[in-house]
Amino acid sequence: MKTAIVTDSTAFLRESYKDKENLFTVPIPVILDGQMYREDVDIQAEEYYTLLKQSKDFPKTSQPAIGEVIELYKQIAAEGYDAIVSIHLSSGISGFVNTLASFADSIEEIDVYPFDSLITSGPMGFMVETALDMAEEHKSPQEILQALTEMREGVHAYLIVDDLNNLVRGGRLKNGAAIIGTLLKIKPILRFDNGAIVLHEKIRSMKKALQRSEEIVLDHIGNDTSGYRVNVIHANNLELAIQERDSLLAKYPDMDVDICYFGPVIGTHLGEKAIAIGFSPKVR
Ligand code: MYR
Repeated sequence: MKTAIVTDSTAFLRESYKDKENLFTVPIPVILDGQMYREDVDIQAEEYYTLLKQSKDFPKTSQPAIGEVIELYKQIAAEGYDAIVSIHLSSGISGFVNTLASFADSIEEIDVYPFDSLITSGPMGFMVETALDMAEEHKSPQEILQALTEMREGVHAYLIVDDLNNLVRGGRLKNGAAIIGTLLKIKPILRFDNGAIVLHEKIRSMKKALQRSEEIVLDHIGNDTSGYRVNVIHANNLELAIQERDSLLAKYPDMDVDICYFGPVIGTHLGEKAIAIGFSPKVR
């Protein structure tokens, strides 16, 4: 059984996984001042955050062109794969995975299994890495999907943005238009709830919100951290991410904790300086 793993450019993978032969990545477009860039193909995070500072218009993202995804699936079939597990950003923040699900059955050349990660970035990257390990061991798509489903049930992320307007204007904060007025002067903690971003707790400053997020995460994980991978994720805010990682390691030196960054697509919706802590269960 030869299974290909397809994901999108919002997945954050560790270096050792980026060149795996069974991995295929669909770039998601960002639109900045009328110009379209494919994430990680035409633009990388560093350049994006520089351009963002100079841009006149509010940036936007869009779903990838479906014709290109169909072409990719067909190319994978032609390379001799038997199946595709296609792992994508949460349906609560993008319609992409539902679009894939709506045509997957019509691809005659190969069996395609779209998987809604209900998350993105580092935690989704960990799902992709697990799927790649299992594909290398010739596990069936059903076994891979079962492991992914277990991971999805235990994944959580808490995030703090510097400016809520990005999320509200992009329509990615649940009830955003209704609650924005009450939140403007504070740095609320947001969380993923069944794949959508919701308000979790109202806090006054970024520093306090991050301390509180750490507390929430540690309460979830408990004293034995060995069953989890933790991601500290930042939008061009490396210094704060390092501080947060070090704070976690000072409490739990054996914790499996990585720093990741939000690329152009997520950066568009969270804005620069956002920071998040996510954690995922290790299922194997
Ligand atoms: C699209 O336009 O449909 C594609 C991209 C949508 C990305 C939406 C991102 C929302 C913010 C996610 C925060 C992640 C925190 C772990």
